[in-house]
Amino acid sequence: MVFGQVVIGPPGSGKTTYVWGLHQFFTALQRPILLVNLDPASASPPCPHSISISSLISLQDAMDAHKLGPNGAMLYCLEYLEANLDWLEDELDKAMKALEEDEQPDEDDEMDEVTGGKRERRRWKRGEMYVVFDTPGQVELSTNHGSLKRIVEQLQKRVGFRLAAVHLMDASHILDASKYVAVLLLALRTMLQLELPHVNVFSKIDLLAQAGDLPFNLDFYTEVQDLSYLLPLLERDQRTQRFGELNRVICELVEEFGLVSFETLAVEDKDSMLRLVQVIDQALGYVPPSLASLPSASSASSSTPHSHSHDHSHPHSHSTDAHASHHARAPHPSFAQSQPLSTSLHALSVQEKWVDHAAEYAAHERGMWEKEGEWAAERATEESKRRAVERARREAEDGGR
Ligand SMILES: Nc1nc2c(ncn2[C@@H]2O[C@H](COP(=O)(O)OP(=O)(O)OP(=O)(O)O)[C@@H](O)[C@H]2O)c(=O)[nH]1
Ligand SMILES: [Mg+2]
Repeated sequence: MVFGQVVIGPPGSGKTTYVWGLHQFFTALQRPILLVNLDPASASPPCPHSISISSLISLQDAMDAHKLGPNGAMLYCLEYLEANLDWLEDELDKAMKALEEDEQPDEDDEMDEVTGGKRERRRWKRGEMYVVFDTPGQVELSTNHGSLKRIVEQLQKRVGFRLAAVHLMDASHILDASKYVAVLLLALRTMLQLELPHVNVFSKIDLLAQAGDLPFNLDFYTEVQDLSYLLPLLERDQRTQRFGELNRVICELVEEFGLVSFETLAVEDKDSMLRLVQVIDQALGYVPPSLASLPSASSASSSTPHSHSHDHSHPHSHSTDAHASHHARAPHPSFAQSQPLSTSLHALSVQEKWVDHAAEYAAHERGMWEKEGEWAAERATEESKRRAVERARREAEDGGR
């Protein structure tokens, strides 16, 4: 079985940035990954063995050939892919074979830029592969139009894929109650349409503090528990007060399904990426090969500039004593501080980091990066010294013969 993600979301929600970031992140974690770009308007991913729909059909060709506008041409491209799924299967097969037979690196790129040690690249087995699909931003592709759903279904049936939908939505929408309600409906509609293991994500959470003041704690928005608190805000808003009853019914509908909740993502923050990756692994039932053999980190004490205490006004209160008892499985020294927390504790730490104390955390992170950089540079110097000594020894041996 091949595991993976289908990354969906409105235009500009951060899909491509996340997918490319995920490639970097997985490579650092020594996890296999293949990228598939299904957006004919987007450049091919700059990553080895990746596949792009633009090798099959380009948006411009579809527009020219059928006199379509960009939106219609985008839908046409996905329908064309659906009709030519053999092409995708062949490309996937080739790319996975290439990953299975990947050459060992040259001596010069043996160094792992994160640990500073020797990189142990390995050949992956077919059952360890992980494929990530980037998709276009047209929301109708995941809410109404059937091609994406059928492509995913066929990949699951014919190639034995197990895929999760990762739905990115810009976190700034939660600042406006009416946009938040729209986001909830979009998330619910997409979950019902795609019928996949599903992880909704508020992306660009690092920009939330700059975007404005949050009326409620972040976990109110991520856990989607009591939406009746939103109604007074919607009634106060001139644009939505006429639709008071409609808003109430939509909120009730979303709550009654009980399906929608959100993770958060700041793509450049490794804790945030690691947490999201762990949640998606859990949704898929995937155990990454590079983690399976590693011991759990004995301690995950993270030196944070603030203790967790909150007097943020309602609707949820927090207690954080259990924080220290959570430990990360740490595949890398530099990920040793990552802490997979329970959902509410995690929302709390995200709120503290990106909303309440964003400036202090930014300064703290800068300090940590500097230390990490110094550490990596030190390891790199040691490694290059070791290589120089080794080279001199070999030359001396060759000269003596
Ligand atoms: N600050 C911040 N910016 C982000 C983050 N993720 C993405 N961005 C920015 O958001 C913008 C849009 O990102 P893309 O990755 O192109 O979004 P997309 O969803 O692929 O867009 P389409 O393909 O057009 O649908 C870019 O300028 C990114 O740099 C994030 O986590 N934090
Ligand atoms: Mg994109």
